[in-house]
Amino acid sequence: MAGDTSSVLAEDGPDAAASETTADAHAEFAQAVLEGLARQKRSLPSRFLYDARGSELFEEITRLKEYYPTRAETALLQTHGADIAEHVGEADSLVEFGSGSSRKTSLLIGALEGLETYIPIDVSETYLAEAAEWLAPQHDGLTITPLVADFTKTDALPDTARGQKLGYFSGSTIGNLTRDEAMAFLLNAAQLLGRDSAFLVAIDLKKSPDILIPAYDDAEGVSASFSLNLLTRINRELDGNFDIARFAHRAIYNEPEGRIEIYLESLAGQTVNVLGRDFAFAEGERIHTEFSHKYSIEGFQALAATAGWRGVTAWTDPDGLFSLHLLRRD
Ligand code: SAH
Ligand code: AVI
Repeated sequence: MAGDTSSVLAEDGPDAAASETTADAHAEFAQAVLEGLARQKRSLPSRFLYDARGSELFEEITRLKEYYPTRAETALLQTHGADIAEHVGEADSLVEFGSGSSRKTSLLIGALEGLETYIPIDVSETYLAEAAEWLAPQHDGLTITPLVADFTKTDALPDTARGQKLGYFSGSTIGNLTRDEAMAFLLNAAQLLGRDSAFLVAIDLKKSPDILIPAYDDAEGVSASFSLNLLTRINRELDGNFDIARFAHRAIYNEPEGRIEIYLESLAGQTVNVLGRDFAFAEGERIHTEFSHKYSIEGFQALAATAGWRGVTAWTDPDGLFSLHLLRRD
């Protein structure tokens, strides 16, 4: 059995287990929002950014000229796919954490010979369903078992996950976790994937804020819409009354911590109600919504080593923007 908040995506629409999961997910969202808004330093967990609209907006971000990570990772897979497959060796099941649209994964699946099963794990059910539908016709004979779950809490894989496992954590989504959370995630992934598994992890590299800031605060305002959509989601799902026009998206680079920090800033003194509770905001007060940590190659490999993963090799683009790390558990 997979963990509490997980369910294998139902093929024929919602069943009893799925609606139970939906109720659990709603309660979890409500609790996280009420707790996060009540804190002195207000914060909301970034995984709630990905409702159906949030997932669409993230896809738009990936196409922005300022947002280099998706292009860089795609190019790495196109250029080094055969080499990656050779270093991976035998892989029967591919387990992806935070799979999103699975567009890049299709390149990896194409490069791996003999892959039998693909298990995309994501909190976004719409994203998973759309990705599985898009992927299936392109990879004949591949068993696809989507799993709706929080990847930080997944403690078991579906029965289709057989044989030699390869993990894939694309997009540099591991950067959205704090360092402690990333280490806990890597420890859990080691348990989940088992002995002799391999793990391909995408890592965005440290670079100038002149490149980083526009990637998270683009000229068209898509990144801002992505952040602000979280307030729209709270209004819709938790009976909130956030005035979206009176909050602004802020992206800063915290150089000592090596991370982008994203906030929603109140543009006025105002009181917001969510699920019957009032939250008073001063002008300029912020709600933290996301971190995006950037690493050096060595810095990430050292972190992975503390969680029992040996760095086999890493691929980077010629501009040193992004990297793909192959880790192994001996
Ligand atoms: N891997 C894709 C998508 C990255 S966006 C890419 O590289 O383009 C981040 C993805 O992780 C989203 O699909 C989001 O729904 C998912 N996600 C974020 N936090 C999650 C969590 N805690 N558990 C499972 N999925 C999560
Ligand atoms: C999913 N993740 C890797 C993105 C990032 O770059 O940290 C999320 C994102 N948030 C704003 N823009 C992109």
